[in-house]
Amino acid sequence: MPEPGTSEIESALYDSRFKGNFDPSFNQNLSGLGKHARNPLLPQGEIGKLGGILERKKRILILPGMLAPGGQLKTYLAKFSDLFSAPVLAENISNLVGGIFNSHTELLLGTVPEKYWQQYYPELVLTFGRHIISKRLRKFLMLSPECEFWHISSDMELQVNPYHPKGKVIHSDTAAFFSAFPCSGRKVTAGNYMDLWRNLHEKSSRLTEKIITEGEFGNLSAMQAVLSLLPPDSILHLGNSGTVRYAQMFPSHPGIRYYANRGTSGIDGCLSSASGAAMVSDGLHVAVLGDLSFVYDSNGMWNRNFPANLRIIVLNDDGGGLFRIILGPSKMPFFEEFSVANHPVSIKNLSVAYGLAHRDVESREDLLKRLPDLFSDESGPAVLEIRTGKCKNSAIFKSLFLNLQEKYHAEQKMEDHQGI
Ligand SMILES: Cc1ncc(C[n+]2csc(CCOP(=O)(O)OP(=O)(O)O)c2C)c(N)n1
Repeated sequence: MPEPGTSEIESALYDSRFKGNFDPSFNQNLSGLGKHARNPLLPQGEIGKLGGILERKKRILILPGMLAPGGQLKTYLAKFSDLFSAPVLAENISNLVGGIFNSHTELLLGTVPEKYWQQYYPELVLTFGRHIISKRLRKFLMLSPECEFWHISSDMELQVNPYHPKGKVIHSDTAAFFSAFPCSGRKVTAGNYMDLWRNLHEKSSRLTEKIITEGEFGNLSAMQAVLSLLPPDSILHLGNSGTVRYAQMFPSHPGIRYYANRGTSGIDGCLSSASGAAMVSDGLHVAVLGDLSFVYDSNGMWNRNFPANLRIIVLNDDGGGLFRIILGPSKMPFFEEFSVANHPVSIKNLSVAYGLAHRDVESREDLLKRLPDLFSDESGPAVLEIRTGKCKNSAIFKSLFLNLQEKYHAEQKMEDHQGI
């Protein structure tokens, strides 16, 4: 559900922490492309009208899409969420991390079987920002009966709500919208919708962590290890295909900034974007990509001033592993050859050809040993190849949700029994 506007690369460049040494006229030229230059504010009468509707709704769900980190929005959103007891389900690429923000939406909805979703259905959904990743969330919204949809956007050209054709588009600066409603308003206490999601969040994070840690090594546990050892304040660039989805299974970390080239979810340019962003910022940038994405965009390493602060992690599962997970392609006869598209390229030779150091690991233990070195200042630019081709990646991924649902159900039953 794309929202037209500036590209993600542009938003990375606009992010105040990316202010670097590049030519300012380049920045000015980019600003001409954006449609977000205006910051419309809602008229007072409209605020009163919307406030009246908000006060009557008991189940308001806030869904931020992809956002650049920083700004005042987080503070206003926290106050608004508290005022209306409205849970905020923010994926990592929303860059909204902290107390009230529940991350990994895909996992939350995957923990509860679809037939029990009705207890979570909202009456009103507030959206803003760009794309969301979770497919389950889109389905959940489609199934939500009698739900109103408001999309807040400062893009005056946007006329259709990207989440629902009958939804409303509220033309307002997002931070201004969430700060517009007086804090003395009503506060919902009984039958708290917020607690329902908070409880689910707590349980599904805990159970997932345990299932993956105790389970077989593969793409998911490799991502878990990378995220758990990533130094605070790193800048993470998630490649499209499996990597951005695996990262959705884990809680977002405060301090880390999350980027991904969503848009049309191209596997092209993921490495180049990370390399460009690392060139204009001093922080540690870590790009995690699938093997096809890495090979496809290997030109991103062709850079005379390759940034010393960039580390590349390649999840090498011998081709487009995502196609082994999603149902449609795996039923086609040519899927291994043309969808998974296993390739003969050596990640090592390719990295070395561009002058980058290369290491590879094939087990959780080796990965956990190798990561601190990779992330240290002394490492310099390097490629770490995590070889998971022999792992049962698709079976591990599919069984995660079944396993989760089973464990969640067992806990619920126990709580019901104990009258909790
Ligand atoms: C430019 C472009 N071409 C083709 C695709 C279709 N596509 C989606 S996922 C994928 C496979 C990516 O494989 P890999 O980078 O190894 O990641 P994995 O699926 O293993 O996580 C492809 C080819 C795309 N998204 N973008």
